[in-house]
Amino acid sequence: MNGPEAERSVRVPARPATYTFEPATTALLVIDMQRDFLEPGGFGESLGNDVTQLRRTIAPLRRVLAAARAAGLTVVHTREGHLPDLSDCPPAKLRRGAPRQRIGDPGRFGRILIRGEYGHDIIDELAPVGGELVIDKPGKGAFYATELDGLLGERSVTSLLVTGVTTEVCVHTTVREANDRGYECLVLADCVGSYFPRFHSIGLEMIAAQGGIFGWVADSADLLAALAPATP
Ligand code: C5J
Repeated sequence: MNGPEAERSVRVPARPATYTFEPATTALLVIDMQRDFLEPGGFGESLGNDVTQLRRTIAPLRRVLAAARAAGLTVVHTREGHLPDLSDCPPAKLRRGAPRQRIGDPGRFGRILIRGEYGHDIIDELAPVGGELVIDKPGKGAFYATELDGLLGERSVTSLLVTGVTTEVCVHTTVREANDRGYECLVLADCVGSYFPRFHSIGLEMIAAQGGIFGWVADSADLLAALAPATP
């Protein structure tokens, strides 16, 4: 990004205080908006979860994605999943709980959370476009065992606008990992979702508590309003 856009600071009303970022050093992070988690009939629903709790994030996230693309932000999508032979899936993760279906089992959308399967991929509404980064991650955090930190460093990214699912699991883990690595994270409250509304609201509170112990929290409308003048 060159010219005045590169130097422009964007100020977003947020909790616990205003969040300031420069588009040239900011990435939009879209975490695990995969069919296995979001589609009716998929893995998430097979675990007894209400996918509408996640699907309410799709419309605001589409608006944020469009604005980020228009403003020239780095865009990163992540997908949780494993190699077909499950060699990157710790046995403890595979065995966890007593689900009807486990990672690697055949599901309605192919083998569950396996790379290359239809269900592992990102929902059509938020499909990545050319030039956007897609990070495959075996863990809950987007930094663990991935190339994310290096790719962000190559692009001089220091600020992350964080979206996706689920609030208290992969979003929280990623924000904590990012915070420890020195990134400043703004979590967009209506663009992250949990199957459990209570975990969602408490998860957001935890991020902004104690003066923003892990980051900042804002509504996407406030980000869009702040970003609008930066859009060519
Ligand atoms: C979970 C995720 N909840 N993306 N994954 O297993 O949050």
